[in-house]
Amino acid sequence: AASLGSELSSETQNQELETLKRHVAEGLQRPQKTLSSMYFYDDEGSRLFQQIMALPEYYPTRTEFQLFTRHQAALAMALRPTATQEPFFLLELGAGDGLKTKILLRHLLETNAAFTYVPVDISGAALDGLTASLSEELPELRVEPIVADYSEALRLMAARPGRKVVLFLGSNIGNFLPTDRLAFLRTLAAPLSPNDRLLIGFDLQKDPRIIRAAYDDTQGVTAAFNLNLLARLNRELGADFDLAHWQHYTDYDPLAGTVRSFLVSPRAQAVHVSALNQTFEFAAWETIHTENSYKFTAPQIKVLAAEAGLTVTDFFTDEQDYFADVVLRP
Ligand code: AVI
Repeated sequence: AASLGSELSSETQNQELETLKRHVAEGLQRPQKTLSSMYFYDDEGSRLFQQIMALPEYYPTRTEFQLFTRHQAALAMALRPTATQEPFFLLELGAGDGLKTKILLRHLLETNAAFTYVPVDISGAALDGLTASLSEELPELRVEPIVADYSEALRLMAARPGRKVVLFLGSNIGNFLPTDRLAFLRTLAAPLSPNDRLLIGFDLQKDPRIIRAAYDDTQGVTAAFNLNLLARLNRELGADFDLAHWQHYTDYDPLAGTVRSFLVSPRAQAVHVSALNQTFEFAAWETIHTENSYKFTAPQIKVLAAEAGLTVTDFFTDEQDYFADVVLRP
């Protein structure tokens, strides 16, 4: 199968480095310092996230997996609204290891759906692993991986004729701020034709203690994941964050439905970032806000869909109502 540029060009890499530098410079000079969770996912971060997904406390992946297993036939039907054999692209944004998606892929193959799977991920290593496992487990599957960020991949795909089904699983949508979330959904919706579909995973509001534990696991994998952001800045921007003097902190606010994660500086310290030729001062117990992870209610999801100009056609949940996979059409 032809590949849509499975390696990033050096020009793209340069642009990405410039964007990272700009974001870090902006984020670390705010009164509340911030670094975007988007930068968690270098190859090391993606590897740590795979470990998170297997943690006993991290229920979303396991739950969505169960949901996919339970509803695979209905899900596959909802994604193929016309009884025609019209071939389609199954585009997955943030494919990772594709563990959940394989349930759906297998089902679609068994029911003779004509489709090409297009996994998109910013981590080349994650996609290489996925493609290798797919060619072993599902050799008949047509796969066209794209190493790119979401907007780049959407732009590439919008230019290709054919029906599209876009998967955005794992509650990745929860990592957007509300205004960005709506803008992103509108961007997703804009190029869609009436027979195209979106399948989006939403983590639902539940016992706050269960949510909080999922982001502060006892093995410290989530802490390592958060801290890797600083290690990445050390690697890529020549920063000198001393990881021994940073802590992971997270909390769930049931009013806002948000998990907020921070990196805490337990003492006053200065950090130099070579690539920016800048030094940043941190007071004792000052924090860097690194991530939001929103949890939703069913009514909120319906309002969000309507605001983005989308209609909910199906709303699947697991047995405990922990997680929802929602099918939308333009
Ligand atoms: C990728 N995203 C949906 C994860 C989440 O649950 O918000 C990222 C994560 N952060 C800490 N643990 C997992």
